[in-house]
Amino acid sequence: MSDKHNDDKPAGKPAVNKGRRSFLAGSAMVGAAGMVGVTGVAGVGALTRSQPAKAASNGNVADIHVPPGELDEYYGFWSGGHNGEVRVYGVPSMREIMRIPVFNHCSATGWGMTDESKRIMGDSHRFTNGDAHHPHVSYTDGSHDGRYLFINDKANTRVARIRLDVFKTDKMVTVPNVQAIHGLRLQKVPRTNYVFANGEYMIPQPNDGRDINDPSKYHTLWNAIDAETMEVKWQVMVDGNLDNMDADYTGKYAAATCYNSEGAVDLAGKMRADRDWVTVFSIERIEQAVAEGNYMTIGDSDVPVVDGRKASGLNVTRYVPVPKNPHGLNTSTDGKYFIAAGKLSPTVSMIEIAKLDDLFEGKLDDERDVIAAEPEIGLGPLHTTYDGRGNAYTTVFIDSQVVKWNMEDAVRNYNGEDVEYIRQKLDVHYQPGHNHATLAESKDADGKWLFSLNKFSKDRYLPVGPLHPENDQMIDISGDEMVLVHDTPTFAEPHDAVIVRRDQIQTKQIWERDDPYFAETIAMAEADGVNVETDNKIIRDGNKVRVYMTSVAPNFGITEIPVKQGNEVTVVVTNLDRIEDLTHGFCVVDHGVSMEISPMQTASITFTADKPGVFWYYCNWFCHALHMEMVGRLLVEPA
Ligand code: RUQ
Ligand code: CUA
Ligand code: CA
Repeated sequence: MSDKHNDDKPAGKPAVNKGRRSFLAGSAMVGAAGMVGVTGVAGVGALTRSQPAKAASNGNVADIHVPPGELDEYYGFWSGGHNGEVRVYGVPSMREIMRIPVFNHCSATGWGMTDESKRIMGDSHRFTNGDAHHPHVSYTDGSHDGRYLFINDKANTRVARIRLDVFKTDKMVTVPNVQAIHGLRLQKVPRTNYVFANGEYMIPQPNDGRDINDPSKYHTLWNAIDAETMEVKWQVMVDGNLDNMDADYTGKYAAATCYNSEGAVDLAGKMRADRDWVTVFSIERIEQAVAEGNYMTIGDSDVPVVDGRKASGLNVTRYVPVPKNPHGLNTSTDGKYFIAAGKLSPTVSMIEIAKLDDLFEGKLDDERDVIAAEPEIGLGPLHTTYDGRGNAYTTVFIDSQVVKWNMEDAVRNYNGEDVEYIRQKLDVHYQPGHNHATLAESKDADGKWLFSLNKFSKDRYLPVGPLHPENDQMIDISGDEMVLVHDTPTFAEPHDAVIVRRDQIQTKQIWERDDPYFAETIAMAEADGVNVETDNKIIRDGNKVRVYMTSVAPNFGITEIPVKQGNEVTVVVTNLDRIEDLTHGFCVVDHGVSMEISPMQTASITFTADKPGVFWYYCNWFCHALHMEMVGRLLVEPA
């Protein structure tokens, strides 16, 4: 989409926006909060390129400065987009605290290189890319419980789990029978037993070469993954495609947007229908169909597939028509609404969750009877977040704004009352996708900070060539008025984020020796008669060499590894330093071998000694005054 600059608004804006620029100009933006009650609307001045946005204040702007040595109030988990990782920020300082490799490979930690990470990645380890969009933290009773974070990979159709006690990816599954996992959300109530995931693209079923030229036979599936085992429990075949989704706060329903009800394979075709739909899933009815054996399987997969298409008699889905090509779907934190953003329509559709029982029981005349309101928000609505005080905040891509609106006033307006529901439109820079407020994916939404994840940064940073960073803007929403307080550049490309309170996450400072993360490696050592905590041993097993060594700063337990050219060498390092933050590394020069070994961790990596000669290995995480001296030699005898 083109650069729709803030000065050339298209015609047909909602009336409330008229005169916004003259209403508050320049320095008048500060202190305008008091006028909101009078006018019902306030804008934050004309933020244009010629007038750079200034940080203003709701009175607590100083809170965003977290002084050196002090800790942030929230963890922010940002998707790493097509970089495939997850990034952890402290909120509100926006200091980047950690990166967690997930679908990518990581030079620093060895993710994608170590034996442990290869086991977790399984067959999909051969892919070195991912496209992570939607990170979500597990729930108990609608509140974040800090056990896990789950995230999708659109590029290679995967879902991964990150353990939040150690901030490491510990499970990954490739979802069968679908292509491109996009929308991903978690069961919120009673707790996260299911991870729900949308297969975005429609494909032949099975996709084994049949029906390639017959798109009318393409279908996609909605997927439920067991959050503990990370196995796909069941799938639901739907009409149309599946874009974004969310689950409710009762545990009964989930809903997904469909922008391709047409089943088209070209752009024009996907925009042909005036309406697409939101697909609503009845989780208990799907479970019942599976329990009663009312399912099929597809191709080689034995995952139960329940038929949720319109023609199915199973009554597990409903298709609620909404204006064409909807995108984001976000459950309001009061549990009342699924809110679908219109994208090609300036509206959002509010689906009243309390009416869904009647919908499934056939008590409503029309699917549209569950629509509580369809307020007009602005051009290109994409995603919505909440402050826990009855207000919703929707990003509008084409207008480059975040729009604050009141949900109950929108319903009253829809029902014919003359009330204004738009509270404020704030310019952001530029073209926002997702937005996120603190705790706003849980019933604990506290309405303090909101982030607008903008796709374009254009002129906001020092130029770095044709590829620009994205721009994630922090907005203070604690007062009546939204106030922009900070810009954070981000790299390709966080679609989505989730922000939880710091007390909701409990981490380990050092590894526990019985951690399942490296249990298979310990089992291999035991089979070799090796105690990795006490022994430094080289085991020769035909062409295979297994090296077990300890690391205690600044020493490796073994400093000479004699092997023969062509040997497959596995090096297992156990870091016996019990000291917080004392991580060692193991890197073999000229072999593409590198990994992290954190305190009390065991890590292993396997490579072929394919060149004769002397190759130094060294510790590549700075651990000691004699860190540079923490080395050894791989001695490769010619074959
Ligand atoms: S979805 S904005 Cu994955 Cu909107 Cu990206
Ligand atoms: Cu051990 Cu650096
Ligand atoms: Ca469409």
